[in-house]
Amino acid sequence: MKRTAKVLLGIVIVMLVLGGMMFVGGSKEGGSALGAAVSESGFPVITHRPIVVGFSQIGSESEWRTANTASVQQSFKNDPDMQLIYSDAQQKQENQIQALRSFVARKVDVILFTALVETGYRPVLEEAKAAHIPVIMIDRDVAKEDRDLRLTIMGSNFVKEGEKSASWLADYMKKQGKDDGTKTINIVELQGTTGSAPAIDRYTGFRNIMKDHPNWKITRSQTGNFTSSEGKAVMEAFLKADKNIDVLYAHNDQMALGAIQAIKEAGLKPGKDIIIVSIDAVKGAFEAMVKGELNASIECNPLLGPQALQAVHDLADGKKLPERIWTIEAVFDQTNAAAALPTRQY
Ligand code: GZL
Repeated sequence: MKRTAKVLLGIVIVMLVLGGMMFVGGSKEGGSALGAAVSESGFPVITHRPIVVGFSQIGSESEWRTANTASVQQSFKNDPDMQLIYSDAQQKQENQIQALRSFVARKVDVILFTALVETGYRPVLEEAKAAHIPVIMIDRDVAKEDRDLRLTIMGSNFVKEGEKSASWLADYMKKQGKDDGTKTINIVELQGTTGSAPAIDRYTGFRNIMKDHPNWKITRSQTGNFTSSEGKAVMEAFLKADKNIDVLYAHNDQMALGAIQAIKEAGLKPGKDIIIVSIDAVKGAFEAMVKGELNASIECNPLLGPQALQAVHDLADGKKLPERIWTIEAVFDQTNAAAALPTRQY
């Protein structure tokens, strides 16, 4: 009997000691592996405040980008639980990599990251992973083979935007009696930043629909780097090379607005002599549609601040983030632009 009692007593003591360790580790400071509450996201729950977030933005190349930056900065500035460290890479990948490295060195809690181009970030993302710093992509993702190093991506479906551009064009040309399916339709394309996710996917999306229009021909396609100045310069070159252009497909409104200047300076009527469809739906595009100089703009919503803030809170609370966080978007043209313009936030 005595021996059994001793064994039972021993078991009870061991259980109490173990329980105590869990309790101590679970104190509010967290700290020990046992103390850091287990979270679904794979990263420890963040209990201290403020949560320090490093945001690596690509630059300020367009109205879209300006609105995107303002939305994230505003959302985090208004939240007392957050401290945002912002870095503008001025469209240079080396600046972005440097910024990401500095966030790791500062041991930020979370990194928000818009990738200027898809490739070239693996080494620095591995450093962030080694430092146990979660990375949340905003707007532009990294290449498929590097997505194991980031938690999720929030933003638009760029392939769909390219497809919506071509589908709108097909409907419009048919309604206007400009495309009987046999006459060749000459299209020029202003591509976004070479190697960037939106440029790659908008290129693909447009061609997905083009397959149904064998009489459509993309006669020239070149990057305008998402800026109005480069969009204008490339359109000038297109017009010099061959004025026989029926349609301009621009990967963003900024380049389309630059191209509209070039078309006017060449003595042609944008929106009439050359049908123009672009992407973003920034205010400048609405004004051009109301003037009849732009025919359509596919919305690409930059106001991702609230979603980014919510993702960081969810991560801090230990929640698993969805693989993909989509933004909701519409299509605008000269039939609805005037009514929508007063309500536009960017
Ligand atoms: C798309 C975004 C693109 C915009 C451009 O989500 O990355 O970058 O379409 C901007 O206007 O330059």
